[in-house]
Amino acid sequence: MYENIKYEIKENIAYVTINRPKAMNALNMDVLTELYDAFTKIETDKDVLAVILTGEGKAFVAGADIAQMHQLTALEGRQMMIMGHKVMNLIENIEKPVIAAVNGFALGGGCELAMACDIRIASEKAKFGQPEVGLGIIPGFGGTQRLARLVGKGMAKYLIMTAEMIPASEAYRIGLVEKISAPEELIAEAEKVAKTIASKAPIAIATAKTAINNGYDMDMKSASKFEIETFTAAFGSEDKTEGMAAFLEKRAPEFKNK
Ligand code: CO8
Repeated sequence: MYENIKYEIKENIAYVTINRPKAMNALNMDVLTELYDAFTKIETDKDVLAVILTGEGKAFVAGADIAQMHQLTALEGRQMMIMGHKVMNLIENIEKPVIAAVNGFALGGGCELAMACDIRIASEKAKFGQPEVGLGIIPGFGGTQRLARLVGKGMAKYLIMTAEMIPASEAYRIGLVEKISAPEELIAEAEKVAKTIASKAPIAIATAKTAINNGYDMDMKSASKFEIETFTAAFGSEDKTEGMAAFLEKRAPEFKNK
């Protein structure tokens, strides 16, 4: 069905694998379009409780496709950038947890893609960076904004202005990734996290994601109010009744799929 990505669902987990290893999984318009399509399907698929996004081969994603960008006019570049933003925003906002299993290079648009995910688990071999300024551009798939929000303004400026490539250990130290794994255990580690999240109440997971994402960009007073409203949605759910009953009856809860 897709030419540039692999997509499958196993035991309520969707696996999306970017599959252009010869070009280090670089994001061209075709890859972006296929990612957009896959995540649009995931958004409303009741069988999907968590997503693992990874890359085939040596790279997670080594950035936007430089060969393609080289040919584009400013207007065409803008259109590609808008498409990139659409993909990142979709991943960031769908009401399902998305885990980036960063297997190798996550550079430029690849680092930006990982940052649009909810949780990043990196192989010890992974490398991160925003090399755009060396190409005469700046991050254009949300990197100037998401990197600053994840690691702070100073570190984001350091990484973007120096274009330094950092190892997984440094990415972990600065809070760009949440976990590090041995390369051969990366997918198993991501599955462990995905299954843990999938075992919780889906409505609570969706509500928590919405509350954190939206509240983060609000002032504290508005964010508190927003938490009250989102909490109320979870509190009124069948899963709340089931989760609390299961605790009191000393049994495992049986949550409903979304
Ligand atoms: N785009 C296109 N092709 C790429 C890319 C890329 N980003 N990265 C690697 N490739 C290709 C190489 O050209 C090479 O192709 P070929 O075999 O035909 O020569 C193949 O992949 C293998 O790459 P290397 O031989 O270079 O492999 P190495 O192991 O020596 O190096 C690196 C791996 C370090 C990942 C190296 O390939 C590299 O530095 N890649 C470029 C990284 C980069 O600069 N990324 C940022 C791109 S800019 C960006 O992402 C902007 C996002 C916003 C865009 C807005 C839209 C307009």
